[in-house]
Amino acid sequence: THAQTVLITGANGGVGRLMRPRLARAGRTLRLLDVVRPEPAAAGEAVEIVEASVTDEVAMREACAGVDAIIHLGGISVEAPWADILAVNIDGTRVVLEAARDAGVPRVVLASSNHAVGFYGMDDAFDGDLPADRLPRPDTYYGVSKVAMEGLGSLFHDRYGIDVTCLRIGSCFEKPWDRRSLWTWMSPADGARLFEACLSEADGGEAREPGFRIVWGISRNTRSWWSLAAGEAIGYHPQDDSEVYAAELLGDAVDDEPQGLEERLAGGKFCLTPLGQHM
Ligand code: 15L
Repeated sequence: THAQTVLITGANGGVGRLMRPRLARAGRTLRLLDVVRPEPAAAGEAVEIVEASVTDEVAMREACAGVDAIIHLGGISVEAPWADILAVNIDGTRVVLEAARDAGVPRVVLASSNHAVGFYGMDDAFDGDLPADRLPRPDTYYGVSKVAMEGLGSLFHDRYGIDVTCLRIGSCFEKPWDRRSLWTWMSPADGARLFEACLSEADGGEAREPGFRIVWGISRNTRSWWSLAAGEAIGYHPQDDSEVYAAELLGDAVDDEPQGLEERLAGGKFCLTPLGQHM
């Protein structure tokens, strides 16, 4: 295997910090970019630190030099005023993709979100079968920015042949914390498996054609109603199941039906929060 450089934007955010140790590989350098300067390299850790915003065209251009793949996590991660969402999430994604194109980066992974499709509910799916490529149903301006991200990814794939995978990530945290996150959870270990699948050149020995894909970012949760098919097609085989936390989280209510929109819609409380206001 040849030396590989992977640029991670938003490397100091929630998902980025969980992935930093988990995506370390022999022969791979992680170029960690964030507006909040990531921790310096630990002894023996193959990382480069870049303090910059994804909205900075000059910095992004520099950061893309010699890069084999980009994992774009940088942006606002919850509902916020439209102007901020527009500048950081939508225009920032355009800046990242233009920099990728100009530098000849062949593959980009975009952190989309369940909030691009937050208004789908449990009743739209049967037995975990909701496909990953359903039309958007954003639940917030934040969700709209993730729809725009997927649109930009599709555009840059069709125009320039960049291999783009959009991950509609559920909830990537150490552990689930309530009834909803029991089905939206993506364990950090499965998150790393998913990013590795996106980075790998081959699945089962077959070279993969460059493409544009939308994949759910979710673990193999008993309670999930999202299909794993699109993930499995790129070699993502999740191993964790949030159900191991169900009893401790829900106690006597472990077998109760989900109640109310917060538990029955994919976006949960994002579907109810006032538009354009900080959560
Ligand atoms: C997201 O898209 C957010 O970035 C994150 O903060 C979580 O709220 C997550 O979704 C979720 O829906 O649990």
